[in-house]
Amino acid sequence: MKPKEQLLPPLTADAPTPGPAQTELWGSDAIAQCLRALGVPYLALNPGASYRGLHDSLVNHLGNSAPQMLLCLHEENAVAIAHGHAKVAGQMMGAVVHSNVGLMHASMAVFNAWCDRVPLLLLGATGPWDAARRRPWIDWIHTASDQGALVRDYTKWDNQPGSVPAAVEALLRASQIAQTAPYGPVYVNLDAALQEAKVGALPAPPDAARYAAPAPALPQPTDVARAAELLSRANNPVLLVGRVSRKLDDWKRRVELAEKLQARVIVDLKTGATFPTDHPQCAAPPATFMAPAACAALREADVVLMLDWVDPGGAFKQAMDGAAVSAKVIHVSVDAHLHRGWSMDMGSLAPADVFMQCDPDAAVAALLSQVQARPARNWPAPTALPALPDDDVVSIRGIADTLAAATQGMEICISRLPLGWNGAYRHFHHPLDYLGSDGGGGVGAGPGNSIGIALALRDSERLTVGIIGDGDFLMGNTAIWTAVHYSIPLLLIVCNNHSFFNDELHQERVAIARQRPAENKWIGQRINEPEIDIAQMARAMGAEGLGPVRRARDLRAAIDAGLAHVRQGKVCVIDACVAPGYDTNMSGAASSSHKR
Ligand SMILES: Cc1ncc(C[n+]2csc(CCOP(=O)(O)OP(=O)(O)O)c2C)c(N)n1
Ligand SMILES: [Mg+2]
Repeated sequence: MKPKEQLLPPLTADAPTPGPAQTELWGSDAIAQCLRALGVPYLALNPGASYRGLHDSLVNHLGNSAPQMLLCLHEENAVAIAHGHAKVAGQMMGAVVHSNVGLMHASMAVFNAWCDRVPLLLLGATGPWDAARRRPWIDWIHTASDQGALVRDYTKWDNQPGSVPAAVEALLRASQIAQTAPYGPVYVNLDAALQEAKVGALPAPPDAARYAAPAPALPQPTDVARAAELLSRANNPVLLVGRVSRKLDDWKRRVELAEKLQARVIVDLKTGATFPTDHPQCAAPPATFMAPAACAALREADVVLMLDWVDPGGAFKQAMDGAAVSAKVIHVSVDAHLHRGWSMDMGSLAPADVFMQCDPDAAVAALLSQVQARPARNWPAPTALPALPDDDVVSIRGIADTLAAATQGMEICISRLPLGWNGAYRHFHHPLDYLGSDGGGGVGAGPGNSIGIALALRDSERLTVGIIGDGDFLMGNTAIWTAVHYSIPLLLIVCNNHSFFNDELHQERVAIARQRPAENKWIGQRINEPEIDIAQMARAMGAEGLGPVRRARDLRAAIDAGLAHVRQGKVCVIDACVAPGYDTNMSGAASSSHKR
């Protein structure tokens, strides 16, 4: 099979017509030059007059290259694309949004990126802070005191520089902060007047290498020794693998450490592929809320190694059912550096007998050489999933099985999974096999995140496949146009249950608890009458649209056709009409109406 990139057209450049050479330059030219020096590859954006100066510099001074603009139809998608890109690249790209209103549109996606701990440079603008320079009305409604306050509680840093040199310094600092663990979004607000000020000849571009982020924090040798001793003496060590790197070497070391210790391993569907899910030591398939077998493993543990687990205390709360945590806990995370008062996304506080504030993969590497190996144990074989009913009904499980059959021998990256996905449906064997959730639970991120991931993987042999809910698709769908315009190949399979189904389950639960009719759960949730033609929406934006697929027997042909489109560099959306129902304990509660 030919590698994908040999078939791909170049990323559409939207090449500008060159203009005359100039000696009198502008504030925004210096800012654009700094973005280039920082190596920002792309700026996903939606335009606005507040940054028309910067926009002009990107097009006419830099020639729309390094960074290249990616036009988006909604700011939420611009940030979601930058978020997805960072999940693969591990480095930031940028997004640019208009003053206050653009930032308001972007805010949920910024929150998602924050909760997902990805580096992201968000640029914005304000009407002239100098009121004497404001145009009537429009510059006044688009100027706000302390605009950064809109996103301050879920960004690592924000700044509104007062001069061109200050803007350059702000960008260097923003880049450094965003890319220092724990990673996160940063916001720099560029005054319109500053962008449009004449600066004469440009200052030399900054030497960005001298403002790079520091190397990841290493563990203290004394902590490593204590942790290694605890792990070496344990009878039932357990590893909780959370936010770790996407590097294959780190993955291999994690496996080596688990095997050396003969430890049980618990993985999280929210944080992507972090450990081979069909490894015999994997306590349970990855899940959003911990599966009963994972809880049992944690309950039985006498030493727990937590590698930056999302909601560390929550893991014990789920497992211990109110009992005290008697296991010794080794907590490896720098996340506490982000914890502040507004957002509770830090999760519950876990006890820690050894608290290593360092890079989790650095801790794994250090522990690997110090722990004592244990003889191999006999691990129970994982329980197989029940056979899929032969009833021609399209289900999420059916999509999983059909995709697996259709992609045998192909490298694919699952950019997103729907809420009804059971982690046992598909195994992961490489850190790029699956990239986890949106971080902040903000629905609508699926298309944008998937496109950012597909952009970062565009020149690799991996095909990106996003499997998303119809609610998620419908909120973020206009990102499809961006993918088509810039030739970013992607297959999106929409698990269309014609509903915000997750919330039907909530209404069912409430109705049952209140002894009210649960059959009303669909009201205010179902997306039908009229049914939305999702494939037609995709076609309207220039993508291939397949479906609606209503019979299981038609799935394979649709997925084969979709993959063929993507291998040719196209964007394809499949509308797969799935029966409503979850095969998993979403929301952390047990009840579900229709299980398949
Ligand atoms: C922006 C936003 N609005 C509302 C919600 C509440 N919510 C959580 S899941 C969900 C339903 C998502 O629908 P879909 O993507 O179709 O998945 P399904 O629930 O049908 O499996 C909603 C509305 C949210 N998390 N984010
Ligand atoms: Mg749905």
